[in-house]
Amino acid sequence: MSVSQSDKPLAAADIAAVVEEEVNPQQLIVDDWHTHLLSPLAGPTLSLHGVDRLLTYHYVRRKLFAGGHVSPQEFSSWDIEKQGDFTWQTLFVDPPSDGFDEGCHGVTVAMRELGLDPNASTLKEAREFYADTDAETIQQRCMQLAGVKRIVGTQDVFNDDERAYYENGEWDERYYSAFRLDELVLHYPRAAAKLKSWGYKVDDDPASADSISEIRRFLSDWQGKLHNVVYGACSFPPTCRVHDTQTQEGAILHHAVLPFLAELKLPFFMMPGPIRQLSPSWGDAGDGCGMCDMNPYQQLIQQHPQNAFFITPLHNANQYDVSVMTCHFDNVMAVGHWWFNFHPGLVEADLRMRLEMTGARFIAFNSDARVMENLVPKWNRYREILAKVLADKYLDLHHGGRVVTRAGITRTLSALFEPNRFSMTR
Ligand code: FIX
Ligand code: ZN
Repeated sequence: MSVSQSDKPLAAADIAAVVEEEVNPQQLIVDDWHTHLLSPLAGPTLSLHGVDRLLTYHYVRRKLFAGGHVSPQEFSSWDIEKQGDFTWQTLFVDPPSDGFDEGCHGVTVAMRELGLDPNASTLKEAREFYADTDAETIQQRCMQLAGVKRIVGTQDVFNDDERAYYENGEWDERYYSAFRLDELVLHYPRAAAKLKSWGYKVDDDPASADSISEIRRFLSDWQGKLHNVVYGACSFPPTCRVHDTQTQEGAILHHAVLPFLAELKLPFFMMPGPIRQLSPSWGDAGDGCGMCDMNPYQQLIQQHPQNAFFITPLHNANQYDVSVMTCHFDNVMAVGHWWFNFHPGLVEADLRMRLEMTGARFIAFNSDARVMENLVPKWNRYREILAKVLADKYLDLHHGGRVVTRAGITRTLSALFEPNRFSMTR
């Protein structure tokens, strides 16, 4: 399209169609800024795909346990195909009620988009498709359907299985690393034991001069080993006092993590709200969510003006506080709508609030995918909501007397997915 055409004022009646075209996954190709994915090069235990993985994703599994359909102990004693069959039969073939939740909806949308029957009575056809299609083809197809060109993973080097791959594995160039620091920041005694066994001379006090310099040496060593680290990240339970250097987490952040990230001009991604292992026998489906006092985060951000922060609260009631915070500090941006926020009604309301309060000063979405196919329904859903909300907002601008153009719409869309908007990381 020529520049003059894309600068042409749009009539009110054309705005929605133009927004929809520009939001389309073939047109707007984005980076997925937080996932738990690794490419097939990492092998089938670290890189998940397939109908059984999709059906046992924890958003879906949680429904089986919460509905009392099977005990977590019995379920985990089965092989993955039996788990897939049971889930398909219980929640899709013969469900107690239709699956309106995003977990179940995601399974059927992924199947539909891959050409599989979301109303099949068994998984036979789906299994045949996967038996005949290699992991790389599935990955390419999912990325294309989702409109995703690069993927940021979650690299926890304290996890022994993952670390072995990071030490020796071959990386897919489309994958970037998030240096995940929950274990170091939240479980220092456990992390310190590992650090010592790897030759770092930390002691029991994370704030001692030796510990600080050795933690920084560890961070720097692994920043060099991981593939293209784009930020450091940590989730925080609701009661965390991240700003308080008298606490372990506060001390590690203040003395080691934040200075290290500032030096490398890398943002720190904060994820306040998870209550880990609320139902321990449910595995990763058993994590809960709590509302946070945002004051500690506000103080941390204020205390470290040289650091850039991303923040994504898990409790939906904290979305508003986070948006307000991003109006006051230029070193923080809200990101995405993750996990217990990822319900279309909530996403739509949060997106409207963010646009109205901050303009485009947030990173619109990340999928948090764990299984390759999760990319498809999650991005598909987000694009639907984005097209609807953005069309309304542009119509509103039009009614307010502003000229609306295709070029303006594409400019806003690229801003919404551009993470490098901090002056301190340039
Ligand atoms: O902490 C996280 O990065 C969370 O996304 C995960 O812990 C969680 O299990 C998840 O996959 C949510 O979508
Ligand atoms: Zn995540």
